[in-house]
Amino acid sequence: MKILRNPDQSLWKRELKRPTQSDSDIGKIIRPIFKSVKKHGDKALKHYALEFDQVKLDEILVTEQEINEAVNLVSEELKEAIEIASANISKFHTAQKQAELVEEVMPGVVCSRKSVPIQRVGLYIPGGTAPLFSTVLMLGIPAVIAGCSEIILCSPPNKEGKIHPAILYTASLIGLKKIAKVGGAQAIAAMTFGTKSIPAVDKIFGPGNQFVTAGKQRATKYGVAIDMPAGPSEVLVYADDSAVPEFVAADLLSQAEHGVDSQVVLVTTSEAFAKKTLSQIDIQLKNLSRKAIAKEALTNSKVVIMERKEKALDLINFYAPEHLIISVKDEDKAVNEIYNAGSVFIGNYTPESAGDYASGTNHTLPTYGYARNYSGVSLDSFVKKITYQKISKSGLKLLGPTIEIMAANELLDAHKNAVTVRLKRIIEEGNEL
Ligand code: HSO
Ligand code: ZN
Repeated sequence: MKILRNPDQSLWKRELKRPTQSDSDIGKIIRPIFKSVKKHGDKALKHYALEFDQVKLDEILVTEQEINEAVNLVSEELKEAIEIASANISKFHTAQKQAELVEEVMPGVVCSRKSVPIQRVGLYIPGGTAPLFSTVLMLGIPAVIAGCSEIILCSPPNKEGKIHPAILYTASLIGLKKIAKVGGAQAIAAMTFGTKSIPAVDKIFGPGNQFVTAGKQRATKYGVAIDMPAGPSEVLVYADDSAVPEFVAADLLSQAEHGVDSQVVLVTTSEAFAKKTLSQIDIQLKNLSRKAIAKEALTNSKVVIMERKEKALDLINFYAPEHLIISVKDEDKAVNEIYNAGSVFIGNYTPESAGDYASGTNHTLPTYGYARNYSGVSLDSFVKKITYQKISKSGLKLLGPTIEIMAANELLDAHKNAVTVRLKRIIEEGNEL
């Protein structure tokens, strides 16, 4: 990890750059995939399963029998853990429900706003080296609570044509019924256009590799919404001498093990603390099963020693980390001064893994500095808000002239007229308001 000492603000952009992935060829690869899925539907999906996942699929959708088999394969210990996590995530996301808002802004003019579920949503769960069944909880639970009427989950099959049992168990636990063995850009294309097995959706959620990410971007061209621009996992730890080097090293490594392109940053007011943490990283790294990945991620990673607290906070807000761990004496002050972060973990006993799995917050969060202008996934991501207004005759009598004057000044006669004809009728009818 490169060490920066009190770096001047002019250097922050260069020194804290996230690792970039070259994506010039990806568009070329995914365009024909979209075209083929649109034209050939399930047939194209089976073709790509053979080409990319080396598996011949008879059925695209997971059967009930496969779910039952998966349920038997998951240990009781893991089932229990998933149930506890599920309960916490459900509680926190249920609490995010917003009551209908009704406001009589003027006598007879009532405005209201209500959350309405997005009808059809698609959840993408990556396969690969780490089976992210926790992401099934993070996307599936809010979709169910929001009341989305169609939920499809896509995840790539392994060479035996199966989805990891923990993914299937988790999906069935939370009541997801439609699960498809499809991965990559072809899954995103299928949820964009719809095929015989896979419904077209209004919004696509979930992490994935470069092809999935590019596919989601392409889906937006066809009117499909996406959760957020996705990128490699990252964590920034802000620590002083009151933090524990062993804990901080463990937290940094926990995100470094996600992928070679992950980035972790330690910002500390104390050089001595930085040194102790770095030697802890060396000790802990040796015992990690994914040490090769974590080690490479550490080459993209930085230690920033910032003696002045205000500068440290400025730098954190500049970086806008996906995850921010705050382990400093005056934690409340630091927390209140943060305005750019996906999710914040406060105090020595709040590891980032807690939010990844089980505290109740969502782990689908903005990376790559998007915490400046995006929120993480929450119940809100699965609803849209419709506004309503109802105006009585007396309300229109009161508000009508305002609308007429504004419309006339925008030179929009028909707009004005829509009020005038009504006011005229009200006057003709006399005073029975
Ligand atoms: N840290 C990841 C989520 C995750 N971690 C899933 C473990 N499993 C992105 O926020
Ligand atoms: Zn993680």
